[in-house]
Amino acid sequence: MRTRMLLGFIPLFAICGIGTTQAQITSNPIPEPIVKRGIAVEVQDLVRLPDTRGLRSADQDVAPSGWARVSYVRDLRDGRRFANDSRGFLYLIDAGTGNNAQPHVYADVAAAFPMGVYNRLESGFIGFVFHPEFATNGLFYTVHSEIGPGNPKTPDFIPIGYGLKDVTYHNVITEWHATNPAANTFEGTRREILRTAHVVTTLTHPMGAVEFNPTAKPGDPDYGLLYTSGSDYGFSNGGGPNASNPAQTQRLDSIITAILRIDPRSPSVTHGRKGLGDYTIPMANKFASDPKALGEIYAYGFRNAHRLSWDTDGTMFASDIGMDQVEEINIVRNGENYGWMKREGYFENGRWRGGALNQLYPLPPEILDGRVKDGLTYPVVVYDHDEGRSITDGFPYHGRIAALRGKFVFGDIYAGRVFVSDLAAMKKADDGIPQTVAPIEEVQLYVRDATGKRVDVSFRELVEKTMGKSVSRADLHISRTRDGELLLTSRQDGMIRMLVPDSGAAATSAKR
Ligand SMILES: [Ca+2]
Repeated sequence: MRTRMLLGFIPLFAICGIGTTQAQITSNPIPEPIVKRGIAVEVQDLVRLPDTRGLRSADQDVAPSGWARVSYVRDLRDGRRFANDSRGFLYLIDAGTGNNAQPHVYADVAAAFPMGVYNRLESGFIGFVFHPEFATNGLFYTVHSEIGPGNPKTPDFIPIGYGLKDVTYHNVITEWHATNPAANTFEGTRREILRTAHVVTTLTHPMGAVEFNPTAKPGDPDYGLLYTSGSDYGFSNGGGPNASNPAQTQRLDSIITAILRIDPRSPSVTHGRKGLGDYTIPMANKFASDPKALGEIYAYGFRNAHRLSWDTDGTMFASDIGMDQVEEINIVRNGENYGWMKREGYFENGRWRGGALNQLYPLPPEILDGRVKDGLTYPVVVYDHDEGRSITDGFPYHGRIAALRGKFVFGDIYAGRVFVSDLAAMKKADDGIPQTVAPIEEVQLYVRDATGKRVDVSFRELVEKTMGKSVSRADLHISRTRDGELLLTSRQDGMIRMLVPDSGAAATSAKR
């Protein structure tokens, strides 16, 4: 009797899909906590960007209004260091020793773009990168945002199914050409290479990063190709009637959720295939010859893969900020699908099955353990929202700090916690089995006080001390120097800090 009843129910389960047999996860999807296991690293202040509070009106700034909204620090091979303030300045930080380094404006990016919009964390002058041959060709690239209504420019891409009347914001990549690359103030020309449109209420998850693979050498297929972040353009939680829209994801006829890889040179120069904007499609891109796909797509299925980095062996990483539950680091490969909005970490997101964005469901065991393939690529590192809220930049580390060597160093933007995972373990977790991920360990930061005594601190405490008040978010970002050391920045206090080998131990012992 009992057997017959169960059999009778099986077809019902089958037509309802996997969800009816596996209950929604309501909290703490990844129970194991992230703890400190003994890695401690000294952090030192390098230089603080100028105070730009009040530069923008309150409705064109974020709240709380930080000292300077620094997001990226980039070094040139000639030793010059640059940083952006999203309120509109690209600074050159004069070579100096320690506290003598002083920033001055290299380019007034805001002045170049009068339609700029500045009222979100990722807004205004969002990101920049130098061409690997900047020293000779003078080229660098910026990303910025503009208001949509009343904008005289027409976007190269509007999300499928929408028109100009729906456009709320523009997201623009510009190529700048410095007439004299050695000059310490920009003079030259610029060319717009891609302008894309948002149709959601707030400027949420625009393209942010622009990157060149730093391990590519002249002659390599990847050399001189520009990558963008992989961004959902707010189709998750950007607000208004057009957000929370799974139909805008998991498609190859749209740039939504995609990391793009482009040859930034105009087709008028390369005589190659034109992309959406004034750039050339690299024929090595997996979808370059697919008539149903956009050839500039390198990989897709990201919610907000806002930062990219490469290991010395060429392995590419993306930090993808999750929705309400799971943060992830992915190893990125040409043509692969990283799951959003079907997946969040190695879980199913409820929105894909008609539920809400904040819902998670477990994957069927045969998918989770890799016995059955679902065509998606899964993260190699995950953590959930009782540990942090939004994953920050991450970099493979091979620098001077012994405790971090061979690690991938990342953190949480909101909480300001600094984390590491073992690089070898991350590469091993890239095995096609969704449930295998690398463990995470938290780093204890410390400073040396005036007497040389070690004082343990959190990144948030450092920011609060500089600001002289408590802050609601640490706003941690990480940048990498030309020789592979790591810089910590906060959009709250505008300070650029560096992770350094122990300065106290260095005085007394050669080894810590
Ligand atoms: Ca947890």
